[in-house]
Amino acid sequence: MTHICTKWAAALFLLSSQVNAGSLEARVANSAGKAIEDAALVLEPVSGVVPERPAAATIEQQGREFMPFVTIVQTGAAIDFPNRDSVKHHVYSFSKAKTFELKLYAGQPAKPQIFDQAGEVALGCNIHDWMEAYVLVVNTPYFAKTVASGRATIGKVPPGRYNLKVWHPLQKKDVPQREIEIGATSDKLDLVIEVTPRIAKSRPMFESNSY
Ligand SMILES: [Cu+2]
Repeated sequence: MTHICTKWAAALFLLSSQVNAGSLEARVANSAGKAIEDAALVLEPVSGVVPERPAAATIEQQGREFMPFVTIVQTGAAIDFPNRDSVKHHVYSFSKAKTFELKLYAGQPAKPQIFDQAGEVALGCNIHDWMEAYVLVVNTPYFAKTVASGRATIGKVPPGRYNLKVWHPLQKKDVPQREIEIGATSDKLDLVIEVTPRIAKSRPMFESNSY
């Protein structure tokens, strides 16, 4: 009997925590109203208490580009760098939050890279100068990235006070973080950030198949 009661209690707790979970819907645009894609929205609990559940991520190299351009992970996450091209890539980062190098390789690297320090990480390829991508490593599981319409939703957020951060790899200046309250329902926000337009870096006129 006790056993059944415990199960019921656990189920009720789960149900109530789901019912009470809030979310944040935001639209990110520049001051002229143009939607900003690839902006990171991050909610850090003011309490400093964060569930540790770093989800693994994948950054592919395909068509001699990194996919995706921006990746957000929680500290401790493993990121895989599979090479889907027939040419080799040489992925590197000199960033303080994660310095590493995957020397000239094809296919799947032997093991993923662990991103265990919060911060911004810029990725490049030694062979293809134009290849660039960014990883934002954050101390929270509550984050989202905007799509082309500038929209993003952070779901299943326990109600409480959070510091909201907005970040984009090509932002012109830091956006001050602000403290917000997440309630038991959906909150909507319009956010403004100025970014330098993403201009594809020049690629060689003639593309060899061997590089
Ligand atoms: Cu490359």
